[in-house]
Parts: sequence; C-alpha cells; structure tokens
Amino acid sequence: MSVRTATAVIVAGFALITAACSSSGAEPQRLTVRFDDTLIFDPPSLTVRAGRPVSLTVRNTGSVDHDFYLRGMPARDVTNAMQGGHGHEEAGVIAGHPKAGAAVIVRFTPVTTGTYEFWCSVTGHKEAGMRGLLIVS
Ligand SMILES: [Cu+2]
Repeated sequence: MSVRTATAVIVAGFALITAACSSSGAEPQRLTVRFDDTLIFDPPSLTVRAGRPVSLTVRNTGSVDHDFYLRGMPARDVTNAMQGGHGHEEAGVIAGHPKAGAAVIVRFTPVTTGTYEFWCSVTGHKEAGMRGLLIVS
C-alpha cells in the first residue's frame, strides 16, 4: 500500500467516525415550514422526536405578513426568532416571525410527546384556517 493510499484509507476512516458521531442525539432535527400569500402552512404537520433539539426554519415566500406561533407545549432551550412585526415574548411560546420574503430559524427541544397545534397569530389568520400540527413522538 502506498503512502497516498494509506492516507486516503485513514481519511475515509475518520469520515465514517465523524458521520457516526453526528447521528447521535446532539444533532438537531432540521425541518422547514413555509407560507406564502395563502393562509396555509406547508407542510400542515411536522413530526419531531421528544428530547432531541429541533432547528425549525420558518420561511415566508410571499408578501403577506405571517408567523409561526405555538403556545403551551413543554419545551426547553427555546430560542425564538423575531424578524418582522410584533414580538412573542410570553412564557411558553415558541415563535418564528420572518419578514415577508425571508426566513428565520427557531430552536427548541420538545420534552413531552403529544400533538400540539400551531398557528399564525396575525389577526384573523388562525380563524381563517392558518393552523398546523406539531407531532412529538
Ligand atoms: Cu398568517
């Protein structure tokens, strides 16, 4: 085996070890929820695992103001992301509010399994059906 081949084998070995480590519990569950000028979340439901951190990208591809708003779900390590409009600093709220045409990343770790409703807190949007489900399994 040449030195070059041996080096390639070692590098490949480290890559495998790194890949194995990154699939452990510390790696966030990455999801995206999107909305545009219609009053729907795409997708309408998100599924995550309890006890593992979540990195949720909230993207507004339209021009109408919307947010992602979830209240009352047990979670720790919550980092809300407010970019546009009003704040959502109440206790127990997980929220992401990108400006129209932009995206923000919300981080949290769900701790209790269950199905939790989220919605858009812009006036009238929830009532018009802009809701979704976060399923924690
Ligand atoms: Cu909305």
